[in-house]
Amino acid sequence: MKGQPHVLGIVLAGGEGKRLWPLTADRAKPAVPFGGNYRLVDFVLSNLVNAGYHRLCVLTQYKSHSLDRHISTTWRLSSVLGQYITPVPAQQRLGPRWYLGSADAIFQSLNLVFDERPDHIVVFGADHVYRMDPAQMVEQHVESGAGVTVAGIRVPRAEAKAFGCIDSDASGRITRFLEKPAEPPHVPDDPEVTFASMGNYVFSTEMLVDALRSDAANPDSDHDMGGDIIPLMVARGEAAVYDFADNVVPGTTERDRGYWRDVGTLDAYYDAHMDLVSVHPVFNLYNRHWPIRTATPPLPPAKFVEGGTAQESIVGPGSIISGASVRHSVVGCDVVVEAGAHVEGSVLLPGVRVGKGSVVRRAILDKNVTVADGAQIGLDAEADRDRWTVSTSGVVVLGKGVRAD
Ligand code: ADQ
Repeated sequence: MKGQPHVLGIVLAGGEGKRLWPLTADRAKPAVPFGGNYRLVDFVLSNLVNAGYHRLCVLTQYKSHSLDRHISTTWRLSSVLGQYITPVPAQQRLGPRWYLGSADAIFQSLNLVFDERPDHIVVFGADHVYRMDPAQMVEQHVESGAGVTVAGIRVPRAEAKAFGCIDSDASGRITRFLEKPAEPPHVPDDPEVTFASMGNYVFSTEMLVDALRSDAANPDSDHDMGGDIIPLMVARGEAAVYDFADNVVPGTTERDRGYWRDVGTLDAYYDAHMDLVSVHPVFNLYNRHWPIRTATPPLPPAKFVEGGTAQESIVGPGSIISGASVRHSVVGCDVVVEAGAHVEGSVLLPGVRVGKGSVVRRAILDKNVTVADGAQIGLDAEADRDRWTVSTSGVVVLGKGVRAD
């Protein structure tokens, strides 16, 4: 039997997430709550842990307190068994400066690599909602002998400007990599489709260290993984692509196979929530074969009283829907919706209070928002725009702890 390669996982979790404002006003993007019970970083960590990777460093930087706390409390592994999932804050080891870009984050943290001495390093982003078995990608990487393997997915060409775009030959070698081009290329057989990078990479350790050192010495570089390191390794002929369509995750259905969402904007974040709540969801949280893991606070079960109902919705533990109607919504834990209130097409993060007779439509309410009795959100676009953040497609967003009268 072939021995398993020694793999270190590095999760890039330092992103600022400006386009998710106000949800990132007080926390790093990977710490943004998602899907009632989770935070975004739980998806990548679940994928890595489910694949058997138990040595993981999560590189943090921007407003990292809640992210650090979540990782330290939720994701603790047994150090006795040599397992760890550890948040690594920026340490300024190479001088008094924060990370310049995601490549600099790894460059400044190379001591972790030298301590662990892995054969391969899995570098994954922390901002995506998906199921993936990274071990299948590592297997292809090892077999191909590439210096780096980049996970790729087909996306509509109209959306590809936000991504690294990949051209590859029949053997899977990447021939061209364009980071966020104004005019994205398309795949040979479809002018409307682009093969995009998922921001997930597997590196052979020596090749990564070498590329990071060359990049660090380049004064013209932004020291970014997608913008600098991958193009450098493509130019050296060291890069291969892994097709996410080949990834088979236990328990996925025809419907949610290949699901992957970059929830980098408020609209994408909202849409990904709506993907969770239909009868046959496009993304199925209830797949027990490849669980998305997190720790939920010790709360009692959700309760529906006084004729309160929730349809096509997820309702977290500790929540009480009292004489109110909730439709097509994701309601986090410890939420109270009071008599006569209507909540529709909305995302309520933990601790939200919705008062009597109020209406909440097409809205995202961050943690501990209070909607006063009789208040209306999502009915009058102009009034909402004056008071709150409204996304491009009209979703109203209320930041943490605010009160809507
Ligand atoms: P983006 O997501 O736009 O594109 P970036 O903002 O660098 O790239 O974020 C990538 C990951 O790195 C995120 O998980 C983020 O949290 C983290 N990160 C960003 N800056 C960091 C820093 N200074 N320190 C630590 N972590 C940091 C990338 C690729 C594209 C690809 C998309 C897919 O560059 O090629 O198509 O991901 O979403």
